[in-house]
Amino acid sequence: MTDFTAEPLQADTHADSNVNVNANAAQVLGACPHDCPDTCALITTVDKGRAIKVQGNPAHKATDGVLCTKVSRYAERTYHPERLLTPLKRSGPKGSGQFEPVSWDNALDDIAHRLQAIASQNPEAVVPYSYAGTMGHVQGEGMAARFFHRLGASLLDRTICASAGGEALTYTLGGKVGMKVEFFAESKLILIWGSNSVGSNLHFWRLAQEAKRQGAKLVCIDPRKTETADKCQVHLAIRPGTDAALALALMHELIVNNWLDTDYIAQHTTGWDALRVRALQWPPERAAQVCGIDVLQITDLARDWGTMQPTAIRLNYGMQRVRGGGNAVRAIACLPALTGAWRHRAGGLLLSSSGHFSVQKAAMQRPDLLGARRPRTINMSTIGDDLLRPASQSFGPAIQALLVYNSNPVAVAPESGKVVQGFAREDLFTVVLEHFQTDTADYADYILPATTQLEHWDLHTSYGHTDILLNQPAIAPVGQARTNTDIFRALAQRMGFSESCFDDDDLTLCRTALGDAQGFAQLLEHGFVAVPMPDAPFAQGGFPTPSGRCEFFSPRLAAMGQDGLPDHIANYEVPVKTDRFPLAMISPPARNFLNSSFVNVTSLRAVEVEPVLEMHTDDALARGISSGDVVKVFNDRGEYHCKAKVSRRARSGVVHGLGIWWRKFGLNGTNVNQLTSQHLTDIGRAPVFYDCAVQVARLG
Ligand SMILES: Nc1nc2c(c(=O)[nH]1)N[C@H]1C(S)=C(S)[C@@H](COP(=O)(O)OP(=O)(O)OC[C@H]3O[C@@H](n4cnc5c(=O)[nH]c(N)nc54)[C@H](O)[C@@H]3O)O[C@H]1N2
Ligand SMILES: Nc1nc2c(c(=O)[nH]1)N[C@H]1C(S)=C(S)[C@@H](COP(=O)(O)OP(=O)(O)OC[C@H]3O[C@@H](n4cnc5c(=O)[nH]c(N)nc54)[C@H](O)[C@@H]3O)O[C@H]1N2
Ligand code: SF4
Ligand SMILES: [Mo]
Repeated sequence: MTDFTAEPLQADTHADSNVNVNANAAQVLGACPHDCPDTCALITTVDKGRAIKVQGNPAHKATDGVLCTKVSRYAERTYHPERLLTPLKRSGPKGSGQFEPVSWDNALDDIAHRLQAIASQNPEAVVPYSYAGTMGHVQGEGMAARFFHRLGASLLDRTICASAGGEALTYTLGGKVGMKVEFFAESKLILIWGSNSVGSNLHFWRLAQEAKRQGAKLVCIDPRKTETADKCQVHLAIRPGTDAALALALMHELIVNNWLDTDYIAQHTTGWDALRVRALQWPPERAAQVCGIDVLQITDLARDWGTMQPTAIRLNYGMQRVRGGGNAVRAIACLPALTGAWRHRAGGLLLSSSGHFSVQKAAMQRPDLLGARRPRTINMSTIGDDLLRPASQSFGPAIQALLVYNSNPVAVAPESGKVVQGFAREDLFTVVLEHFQTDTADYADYILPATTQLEHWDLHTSYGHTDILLNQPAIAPVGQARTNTDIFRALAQRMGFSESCFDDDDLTLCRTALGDAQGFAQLLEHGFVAVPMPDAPFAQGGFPTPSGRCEFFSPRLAAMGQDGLPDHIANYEVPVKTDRFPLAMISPPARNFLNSSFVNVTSLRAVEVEPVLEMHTDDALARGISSGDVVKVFNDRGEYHCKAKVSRRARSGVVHGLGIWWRKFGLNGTNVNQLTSQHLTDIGRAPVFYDCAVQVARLG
């Protein structure tokens, strides 16, 4: 059922990109699978069945022939000496990481048997856990969702990253829609808001630089002085979780200085009178206090936003990982309509472009297989608490089986102390589909080796541009690895699921996801195809909201008992100097990792070196800490040890724990998520990774 017979290949080290390429070497078109807005088009060079080089496709405009450092090392990751090559069965205590190889048949038979036993009592005791290890529609929720729907397993609310901002944008603009990314190159003013574009949105950054060369002003709004902030003319280092206060003060200035596009507001927005009253409560002096910046920084930015055109905002998810993240996104998303920025193709806002695609989700995931059953939904962001919850009327059955794929929850989910305690439950049956023995895999009963992007078919959309990409397999599966789809097909067969949808091969699934035969032929030939969209999507309004307008006031939110207007909502854990935990910790991505992926790739780890905590010199001095000292970072949830780095990138009162390191690389076997909480955002039920109060002390 896979597209290759699994032909064991010996795994070894790095495919050197300077090796001589055989004249017969083939080039295979693909797509980067990672959770990154850029969704690059790949070309993999294959020589004698071996991938020797992974490059950016120069024919794809958004990729422009360039890949980030991480993915140019994709061959090194694929042939990594620690790649999982056979199914493994636990042979020691949970978490010990001791496993022994087993055959696929034995593993699958036993897994199906165990799942059947649990499901015969109550299928909702089985929970899928997955996120965006691959963003592909096929190896993501394609066959897997069919399997879990047919079983009647619990549903998973996939909130770990973007649901606060995504839903907030939908309440305001009507969907995850926005500017066409290429036109940022023509903007005169770009606010890079909650985004370290140099590190995590490289191809947008190239466009911003192009704009800068044409004379544009770049403004970075980020508590951390990032690599991106270094290269912008202006940097507003606001306190974490204060973005809505800043946005409301900008509105205040637009109002009092009459920098509004009253025509655009009258024709294409709703709720202006009410928003006006709200914004007038936010003079710059008030916001400056809340944000911890100068009044002049706010009034200058308001003048630029109010008097220049075209003006654009590249918003990213970094700023919505706090209690009021949804409201903050709503406040910011109002700004382009107030000045009519949307009238220009180089004006407006982009948070995510994923709403511009129409993937055939129902045909792929087959929710109809549920029949009349309506299983409960587990929020992936509270998996720590939920794994520890006993059966109850309101919760339903205790979780008895967890199938993890495309995710590493033990490292990435908040409040790891509880997550680990849950995964360590002796009575929990855990199966992990993985490339590597991650922190999560350490707790599995079975680890099943999965294929990488070089070894399978997939279809990709993007959240940073509007092209669809096809990924063709370049090499045979390494070792005995099997595709996620194939693993779920094999389990379905053993569970006696006889519906014909479980026979679909991966190429069929790619076609189904696209639902357009002509487009598919184009994809097979070129690797990518553009989704048609107007250059300036909201120049004449036409927002995909119920009212067709940009909804400053959201009747839908109001109907749910929420504030219909955006407001500043203070963090759960506002650091107050007298508190036991006076420092705010944020933990944004490291440039050379992708969430917790690539942490084990030697050449990339060599660049990141080790887990560090960036601190402002005042905060370090006050604690007798110097760069290189081993520190303990702690709060009531736990303790994390790492090296301190006194850094000009930190503002006082805020510390940074970069990257999602694997716990097993941590000095005391933990990472930053030992400290983060399971609180959820105002909108979208998302985690609040960057709303986290800590204290730091030097270790002897
Ligand atoms: N290299 C690399 N690229 C990545 C990732 C990665 O791990 N590594 N992760 C990918 C994923 S999963 C995602 S979701 C995307 C986007 O992921 P994001 O989380 O948006 O990542 P960044 O673009 O790094 O932007 C986060 C920035 O927001 C800042 N920030 C933190 N708190 C606040 C706040 O309260 N307000 C404001 N204004 N800024 C704040 C941080 O300091 C950081 O510089 O990136 C993707 N790209
Ligand atoms: N403290 C803190 N925590 C965070 C964040 C933060 O900024 N700070 N960011 C959050 C965000 S934005 C996100 S999106 C999440 C990310 O969390 P995850 O989605 O869990 O992302 P990764 O950590 O990259 O783990 C993905 C795993 O999937 C595996 N994988 C990749 N492709 C395949 C495949 O085809 N098949 C199978 N079976 N496995 C595959 C990879 O080997 C990898 O181990 O983390 C969140 N956690
Ligand atoms: S991680 Fe992002 S920038 Fe890097 S290759 Fe993939 S899509 Fe491109
Ligand atoms: Mo994410």
